Amino acid sequence: MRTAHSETITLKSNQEFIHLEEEYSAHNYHPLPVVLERGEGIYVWDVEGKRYHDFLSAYSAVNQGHCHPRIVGAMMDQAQRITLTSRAFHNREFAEFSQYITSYFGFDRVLPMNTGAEGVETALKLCRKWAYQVKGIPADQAKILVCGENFHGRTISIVSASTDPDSRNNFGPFTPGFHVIPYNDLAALEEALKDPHVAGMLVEPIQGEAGVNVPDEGFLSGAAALCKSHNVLFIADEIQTGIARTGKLLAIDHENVKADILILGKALSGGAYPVSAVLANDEIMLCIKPGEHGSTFGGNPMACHIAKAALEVVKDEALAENAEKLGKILREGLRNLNHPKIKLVRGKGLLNAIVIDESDGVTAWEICVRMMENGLLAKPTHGNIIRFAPPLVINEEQMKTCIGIIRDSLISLQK
Ligand code: IF1
Repeated sequence: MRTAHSETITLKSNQEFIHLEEEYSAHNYHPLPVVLERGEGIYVWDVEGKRYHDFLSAYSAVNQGHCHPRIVGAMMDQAQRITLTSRAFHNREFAEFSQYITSYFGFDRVLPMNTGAEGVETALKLCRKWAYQVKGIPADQAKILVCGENFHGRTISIVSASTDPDSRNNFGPFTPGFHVIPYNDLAALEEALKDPHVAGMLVEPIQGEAGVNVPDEGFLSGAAALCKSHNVLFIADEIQTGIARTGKLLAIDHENVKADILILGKALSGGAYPVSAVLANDEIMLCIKPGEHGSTFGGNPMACHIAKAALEVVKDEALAENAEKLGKILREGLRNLNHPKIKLVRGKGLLNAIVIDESDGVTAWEICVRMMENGLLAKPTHGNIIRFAPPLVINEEQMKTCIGIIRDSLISLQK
């Protein structure tokens, strides 16, 4: 028995909580059979007190580590002052955050939203506004290029651009105006850019959901240059790859690319609160006039105060440098296992994945369940690919322990 909040609650096993969720919630996920209730740094604990190394970081939203004291502190401080004003009035946190984040990433202006999908939708609307009001594309004719196997969120317009049947099936009719080109293919991009109605290209610098698909060196800089030469906006979706995840502040920094529109989310708040942001310069951002776009919670004092602290932590704790260093240790350690189940190791910084050979009948899912039993949480993406993305605060000793857990889990499942 445990006492909590001055009442006795019955200790519940993982299974009992899973049953509650299955009984009373939508079945829009298939989680690993573990119920988490506490997190600190790279660690999370389940309801039975078992500790795990978190190798997913809530899909790169917890880059700063779970419950980072400076981020939680900012949240608690702000909760005593004011949490939400709406944009019907100004609020001091948004004013200060606007100056801070635009200077931090080098843009004239920021439009704050909440989820990543809202950030992407905002970028799409900005691109279209710019297309009609600045580039002069005829009304309702703007096209936006997207890449095969993209993942930009789950709203109807965003899945209208998806090539993934699971994201699209039975969600039609779809939003027009998207044209799909192959990822990592500059020739296909150059061909598509011949269409004068193309207004923008929306791209993930590394395709996370597609299985940590890292494009060839030069693809991002080549794409940005082609867009520039055709007066087309280069829109970088850094919701998953940004905020130091790939070993630089932004993944496009590896190729010194400057996006026309930058989209941030997830670790922008360190996982403490839904915060997303779209950054652009005046020519683009000022196309949206008062009353033409917004959101109840967009730019709220709580979000801004938390996000400022989360960004300070990234710089003060040199998380990009640590991601670069520890990512190399992880990839080298996994390759040195020379394990037959690992067909390929790929990634950048601490956004990595292994491609699993399932020909012996042992699936990536089974490997993830065994790693869970051995104290490490990761999840397959797209069948036989396992993503490894620990919080960027992980140290060498912890990384070596985790490589050992991955090794032992693979060996224990060997037929
Ligand atoms: C789920 C995937 C990852 C994103 C990029 C926009 C968004 C995401 C590059 C939208 C969100 C999340 C969504 C979550 C699982 C996770 C995910 F598997 F879905 F694809 F990370 F790869 N752009 N990705 O990765 O941001 O609205 O979710 O805040 O939907 O299952 P959001």
